[in-house]
Amino acid sequence: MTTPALLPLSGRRIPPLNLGPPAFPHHRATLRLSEKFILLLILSAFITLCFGAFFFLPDSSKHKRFDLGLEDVLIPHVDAGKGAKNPGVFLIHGPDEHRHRVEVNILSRVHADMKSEIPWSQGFGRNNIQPVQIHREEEERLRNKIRADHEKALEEAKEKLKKSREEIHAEIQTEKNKIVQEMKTKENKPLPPVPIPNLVGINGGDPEDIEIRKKRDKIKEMMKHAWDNYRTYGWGHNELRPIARKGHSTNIFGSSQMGATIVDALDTLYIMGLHDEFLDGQKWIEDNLDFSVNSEVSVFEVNIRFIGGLLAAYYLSGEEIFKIKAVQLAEKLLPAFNTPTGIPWAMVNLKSGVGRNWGWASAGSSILAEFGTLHMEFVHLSYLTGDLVYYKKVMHIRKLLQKMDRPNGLYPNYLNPRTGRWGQYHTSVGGLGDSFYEYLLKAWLMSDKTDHEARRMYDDAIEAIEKHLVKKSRGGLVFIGEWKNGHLEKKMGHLACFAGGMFALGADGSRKDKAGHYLELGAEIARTCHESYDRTALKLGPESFKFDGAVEAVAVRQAEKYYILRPEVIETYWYLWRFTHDPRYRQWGWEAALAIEKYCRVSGGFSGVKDVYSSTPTHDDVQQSFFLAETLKYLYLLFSGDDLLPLDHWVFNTEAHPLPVLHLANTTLSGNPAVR
Ligand code: DMJ
Repeated sequence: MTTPALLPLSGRRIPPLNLGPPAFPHHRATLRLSEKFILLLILSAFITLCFGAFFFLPDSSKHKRFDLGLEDVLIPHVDAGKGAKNPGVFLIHGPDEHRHRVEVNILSRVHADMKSEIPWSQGFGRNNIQPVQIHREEEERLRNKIRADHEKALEEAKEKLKKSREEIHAEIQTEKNKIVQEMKTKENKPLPPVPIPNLVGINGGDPEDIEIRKKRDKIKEMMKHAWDNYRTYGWGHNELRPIARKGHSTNIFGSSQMGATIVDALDTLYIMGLHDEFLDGQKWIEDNLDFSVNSEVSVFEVNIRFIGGLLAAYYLSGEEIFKIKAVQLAEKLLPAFNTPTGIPWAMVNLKSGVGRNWGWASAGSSILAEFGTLHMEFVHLSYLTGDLVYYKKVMHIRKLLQKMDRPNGLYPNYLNPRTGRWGQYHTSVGGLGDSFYEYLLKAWLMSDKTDHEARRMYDDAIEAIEKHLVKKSRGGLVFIGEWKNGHLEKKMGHLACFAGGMFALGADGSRKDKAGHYLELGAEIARTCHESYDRTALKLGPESFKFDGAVEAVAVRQAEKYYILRPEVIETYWYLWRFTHDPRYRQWGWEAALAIEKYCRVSGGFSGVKDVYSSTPTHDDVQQSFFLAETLKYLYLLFSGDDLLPLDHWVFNTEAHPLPVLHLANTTLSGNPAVR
């Protein structure tokens, strides 16, 4: 029923709602006197009713109304019994008796206030605060909080809309992983223990020869100099600027201070017997190493330096914290595998799980040496946690690579993770390709030589490399070139010098009993790389060197003349030393150590140099974390006995972090915690 005469019309004109004749004259903008009187009467009757209800109803019902506002609607009955176990978390009974577990930090504070230790009566007198006023304040506080939460949710929704489908997909996946992980933790099923592999030779290796011992002591002193200065000037930062005497970082570590040098250096400190320093590093990790940061890191670098470093520290010391941190970090890397092919992105944001590739990589490709250098660490993670997810990720990559066509049997360095197709046909045993080959061999060694598939892939790849990339210069130096744009570039990078050690390490077990051949090939590479050092003013090797006409093992372009404390040449000397005991390798290693001491040491640590052909070196002012993880470790091992980390029990990851051989033939990769 309509009551047109009583409608409070103002001077605004209201358009007719139907097409029929108007129900009342729309042109009239004011009320008649009688109409105004009736309206006033109704209003005053309504107000009287309200007041009456408030004053004449019994007290309890007033409180009930008030409680409905706070207690029953926002703070349902608290089951203090269970909640007490977990501060801030209470069991809440909703109006329909469904029970919800919710975080009620603020609300529990309200409760605490209401049941305050100060009786209300006292409170009145002392503080002159009225309970109703407190309720109102709390009510207001809650309202503000609800408003703020609402606005935050709106903001988040807006942010989400700005993101690409892939980003949103990755975030959803991360959330899912988190939930799965939480469920697993809640299940709390004890996993069967895994036998800890035979940890042979984690200390010792004292050389009998006093001269060798002195050299080893010198290397230890260099390590202490590098560590102490990092401790003083760069503690917690990823790396050190030894001249500016402050912390340093690069984009591979993202925007956070993750203490890369600490994690990378731990196992070197351990085997050198620098136990106080080791404990100092452990303490920092326990207290500060946190991976829930909004930071985009390199999956490869974080895997080889952090996961590799933490796992090695765990195996050497037996300290659970290192294993826990390694697993926490590995979980954060998993979203990087959420690509159409399962080939991981190069970078991942540790918080959001969003991944992407380097802008410079051919057509959005992932890099062979990056996605191909995860196997060792991931197998160990599965072994220690009993969770096959890590193992499956790396085996998936392997299976995918096996199915692909390989031009001339070579693996190109670029692979598109969306299409599963190769990017640019560029093959190298140096940067972009290197550790992929290394990990095929080491997967086999690490499995106690039971992973025959890995060995087969390694053998096939090495045969193709030898056929197409390994050449001899006019002066008789054997080098490994790079396949680029359909021809062989006669250039070898410092990074490729690790291959001398790899060939030697893979000699035993090679096809057609070519062990001697591969040991010889390794020795040739070691000689060539030594020449690249010997032909400079500083006796330190350039970043890359050419074999072009009269130029042999020398850098030509200015941009290739730097030395950034890299380990690969010394690494190769050490492997060759272990397999041949030819004293030349110790001699070459010592030459390199002296050159580093003379030209790279500064009072604030060690620095790279910009031009190894200039007798007055300019420093780059960076002490790389791999200098402590690899360069100094390999030097120390070079002057140690073979009983320190023997190669039939330990396999070094590509960052020189030793991981024990797993006798996987007898193990089903299921187990946790480890039994030491
Ligand atoms: C190290 O981080 C690793 O050895 C990696 O495989 C490539 N090279 C750097 C040091 O040169």
